[in-house]
Amino acid sequence: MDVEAVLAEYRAHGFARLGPVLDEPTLLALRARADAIMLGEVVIPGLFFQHDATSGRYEDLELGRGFIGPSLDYRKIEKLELDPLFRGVIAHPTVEPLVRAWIGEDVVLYRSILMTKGRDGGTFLPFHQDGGNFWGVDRNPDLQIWFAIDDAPTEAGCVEIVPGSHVGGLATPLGGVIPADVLRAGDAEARVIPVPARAGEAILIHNHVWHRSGQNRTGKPRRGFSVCYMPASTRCVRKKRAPRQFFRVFTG
Ligand SMILES: O=C(O)CCC(=O)C(=O)O
Repeated sequence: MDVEAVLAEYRAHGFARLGPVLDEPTLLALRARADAIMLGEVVIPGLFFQHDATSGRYEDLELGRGFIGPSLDYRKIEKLELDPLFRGVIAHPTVEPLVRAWIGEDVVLYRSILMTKGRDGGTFLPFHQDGGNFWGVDRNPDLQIWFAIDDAPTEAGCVEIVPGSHVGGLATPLGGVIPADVLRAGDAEARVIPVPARAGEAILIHNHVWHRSGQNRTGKPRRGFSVCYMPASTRCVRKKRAPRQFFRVFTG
């Protein structure tokens, strides 16, 4: 991989394709593990679950419920660094030089999330940015890698991106869903492009690039594993609970 070329593209457009990273045996194992976790056959204390809304509407998601029983319709599973198979993806040797070139030698994890669109459609995810005060850290992370665990063609609700939209920074101090007036002013609907992916491919997605994903019309699950990296010097600033200790990604 030409690390500098990939990072130059990432800097300019807010996303960059890395090509195939995960091989077929790894993908089969990850899919089986994802199913087993959702079905409660593998129990890993500390995982965070969010189930899909039956309506497919983002506004209807029920937050704070966690694991609600065996189901393949969990929309998000977070803290997958607790699982050895997913941990292998987070610290994959193919992405290591790139992550270290962007961040530095000492890299920790902000989060790792499996984002699923179940075979029945999943939930529409509106344009958002991944950062802001809500994240509770002393600086905004700026590197995410999204790994396709299944094929994610356009009709599966692939990630959609507004190229170059990261350069304006966060739309609101809080971060998250981007207000409609900001999207209108930035002509998001005219500029957005689908970023379909084959299973095993990895894509860099800048935390501040405007991105969204639609529903899945393929009748097959569409799972993406999203990993956010940051420098080990990043500090947790949350006050309500003890500060987070971040997972160190590369041990060597
Ligand atoms: O997988 C998706 O549908 C969205 C991914 C995303 O928003 C992210 O990785 O930050």
